[in-house]
Amino acid sequence: MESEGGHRNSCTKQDRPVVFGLVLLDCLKYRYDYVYHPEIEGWLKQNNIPATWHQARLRCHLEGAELASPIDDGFLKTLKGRSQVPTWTGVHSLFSKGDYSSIEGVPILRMPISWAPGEPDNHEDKEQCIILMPNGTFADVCCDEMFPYICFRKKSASVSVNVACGTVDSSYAYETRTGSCYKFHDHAQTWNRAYMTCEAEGAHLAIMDTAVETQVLNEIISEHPKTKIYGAKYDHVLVGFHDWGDAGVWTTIHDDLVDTGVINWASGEPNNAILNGLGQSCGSMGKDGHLYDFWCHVRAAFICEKNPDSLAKEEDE
Ligand SMILES: *[C@@H]1O[C@H](CO)[C@@H](O)[C@H](O)[C@H]1NC(C)=O
Ligand SMILES: [Ca+2]
Repeated sequence: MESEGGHRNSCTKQDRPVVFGLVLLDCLKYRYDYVYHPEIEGWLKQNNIPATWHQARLRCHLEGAELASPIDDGFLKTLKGRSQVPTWTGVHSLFSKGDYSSIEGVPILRMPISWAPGEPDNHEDKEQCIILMPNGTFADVCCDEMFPYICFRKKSASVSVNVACGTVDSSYAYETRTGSCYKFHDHAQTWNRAYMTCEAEGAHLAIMDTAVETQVLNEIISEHPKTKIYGAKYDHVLVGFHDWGDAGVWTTIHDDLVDTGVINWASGEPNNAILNGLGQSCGSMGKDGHLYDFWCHVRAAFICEKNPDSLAKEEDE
């Protein structure tokens, strides 16, 4: 079968050594949404929905990759002509105006860059990010503009796979009682950003589907005292519940109604408490294992839940 780019033949499936449940990442597998390119010894993912440079960088980063840059001729050749519209590169000067380098730290003078006519011009002193034109030339633009982007994951011999959870992220732990993997994020985020983080990891904000799962999440929460959570003001952990569709009608992010046989609202909740004029439309779990409505704009720790097969390529199934 001819795969995208036709690169499958150059990868040989080796016997992968199993060491404490970890196996080395072979060239076929990173995640289903990344395609291996032997000439750059890594995987690429084309993201066609335009984003700001910061959103693009963050999304690649959360996927365990980096915003791709034309760091040498091989990269330039591979990145060029993939899109009919300009595309972000990882080349920026946000740390110090004029000091352009790629995300991985390659200075711009070491890259094979030919500028479009009149570029770079740092128009109005507002241009600190570099785009690749469809014809292979480059320009500096404002980082808040929106373009598609390409994420790159370098193949590295030292990377091991968390086999039980089907990810290179070793923070996911398989739970036999539910068949899901869970990751506690101890860096507090708003609910939207927590949602995005879980999605980028091939997971979703945790959902209690059974009383056992409520118990499992409660145990995970007990292992993480608030004092060890960065940026959390409240002792709540964000989970995959909301009432965005119809105020007061609580559903999971997968649109199932909250099953009160499985989940207990804390007494007096949901109460839509007001903070800075905003009520509570996002779900959280308290230390007591009960569900509380919580402010979507207030940061808190969160738990992602991952199906072990969520990132698997079709060959694996
Ligand atoms: C490449 O595209 C840019 C932007 O559209 C244009 O200004 C430039 O003339 C083109 N360069 C070549 C060599 O075709
Ligand atoms: Ca509340």
